[in-house]
Amino acid sequence: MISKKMFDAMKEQIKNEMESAYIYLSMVAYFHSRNLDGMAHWMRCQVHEETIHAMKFFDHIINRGGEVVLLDLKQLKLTWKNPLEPWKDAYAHEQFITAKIHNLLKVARKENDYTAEPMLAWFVNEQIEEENNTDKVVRQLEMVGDSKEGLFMLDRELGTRIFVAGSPFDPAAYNLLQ
Ligand code: OFO
Repeated sequence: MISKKMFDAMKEQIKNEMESAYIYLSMVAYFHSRNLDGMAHWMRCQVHEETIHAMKFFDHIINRGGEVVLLDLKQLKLTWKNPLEPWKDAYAHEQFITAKIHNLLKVARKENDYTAEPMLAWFVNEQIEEENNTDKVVRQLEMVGDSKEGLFMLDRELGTRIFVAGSPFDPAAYNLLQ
């Protein structure tokens, strides 16, 4: 049985991961409105991935006899001044999520929750990729500066992202997520 402290921290993390999905969905809309369909596609994949992250915590609680209660999501930022800004926000958001995951691991250690630790270790590694992916685009956009050609090429490259996992609501999808 999961402890109350661990349960509360994971419940909060379901909200954080769903907020990630919601923020990135808002970026999908922004990028489409600027005809940056490659960036929109990349973010659509990310929305999918974040929903899987939330469901990992959701199912972990359920599988350990807890009852999930969903919390309110925070108000979204809906628009940005230029294509660089959402990527900067995405990177800052991933750093925020990393701190939350580290805090969850701290709670697990305090609670002697050996069952939660391997799952949280997966997230610790995952956050390296999550931060790196968004930070890399920030640095590439900074390199490109005001070049329309550079922005176009980067947009095309981001449009090639392949996301293999199935439905976020099918636990089998987790195994496909590396
Ligand atoms: Fe769930 O890793 Fe991004 O937010």
